[in-house]
Amino acid sequence: MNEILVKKTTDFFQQKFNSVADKVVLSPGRINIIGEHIDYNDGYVLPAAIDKIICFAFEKNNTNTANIYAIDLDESVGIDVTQEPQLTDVVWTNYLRGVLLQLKLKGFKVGGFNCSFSSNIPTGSGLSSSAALECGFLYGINEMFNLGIKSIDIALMGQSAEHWVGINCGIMDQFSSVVGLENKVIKIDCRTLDYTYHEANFVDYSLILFDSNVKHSLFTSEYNNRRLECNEGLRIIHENFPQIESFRDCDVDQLISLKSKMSDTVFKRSLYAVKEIKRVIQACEALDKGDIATLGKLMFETHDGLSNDYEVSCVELDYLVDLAKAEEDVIGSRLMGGGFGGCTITLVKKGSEAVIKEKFTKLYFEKFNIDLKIYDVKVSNGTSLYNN
Ligand code: GAF
Repeated sequence: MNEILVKKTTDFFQQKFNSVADKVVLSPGRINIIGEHIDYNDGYVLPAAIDKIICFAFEKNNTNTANIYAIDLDESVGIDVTQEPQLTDVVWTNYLRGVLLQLKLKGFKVGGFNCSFSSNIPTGSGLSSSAALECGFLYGINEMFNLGIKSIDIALMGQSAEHWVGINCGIMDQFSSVVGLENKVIKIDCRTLDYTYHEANFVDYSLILFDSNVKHSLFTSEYNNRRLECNEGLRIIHENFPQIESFRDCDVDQLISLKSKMSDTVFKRSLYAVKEIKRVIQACEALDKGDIATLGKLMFETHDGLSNDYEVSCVELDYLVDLAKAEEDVIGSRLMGGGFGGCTITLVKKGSEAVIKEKFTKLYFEKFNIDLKIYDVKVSNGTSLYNN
């Protein structure tokens, strides 16, 4: 499937610019097994890059203009690379402008270039298409102009670009898009940025993404609020237990002892963060042992926390997880990504996939009159040059 996307992108480039692209870059979306909303809380996360990608074609053009075509949107933009980028009303261009701004801020000089890109990452589904856009774009510029920017810095600059656009995200999405490895999930310590690879071996189970096909507009404002609420929780914890610098150093009893000093909301957000950090550690141990039953149980617990304490779920996602809980052949399920719509990630017993997919599609439509979308994904490599 990605070969088709590469051909589409490079053929378009050739027609539009009358030249064969010099660099072709593949930049993946991501899944996350467990560890949601804790990348910005100094926690651990367990994501992986997937075989849904954005393909970019690039060539230098010896001018001062970056001519960029978003093939799927049938839109284009010309950006003067000598000027300081500004936010515009055309949202997709802002992610790219944000990357160009980061280059400027870090003192990198780039010339003009031509670029076309096309994607098969569903947008608004929690699969991190914006991180793939930032990181793939920066990766291509890095290659074209030999800037020598290291992978981790590509991720960090991508994250800063996203902040500039308006979402105060953590590092998980950009990091996993860049360092992903085929058949491996990545345990990232978001405090130190140390990471280790673990076999993505779910033994007798398949990973399925059920896309609720709803995108609630709350995402940006509520996401940024969650960060503020967590900062407030941590501030109160630190004031009372000065040795605690992060939720990972706090246990549930210590937090409960401070309940009366926090608003209900701040307490619930903090409780979720403290518990989720511990769950990821247990989940990694379970995955390494091939104990998928424990992993699945932890995923269900994460969903309960995201829904009740962190309050980033919605009725459609809760319903999909309830359906999963009622199935003997589903071992774990939870909302994935920022929430307020998008996908659940679900572990389904091999052999039962077709029956479960059909059943969920029917019941979901009956309940909400919405078509459920379903993605089977493979755990794949991070951002890279395409070599055919
Ligand atoms: C979004 C953010 F971009 C990530 O940094 C992460 O916080 C995620 O939501 C929730 O885990 O994808």
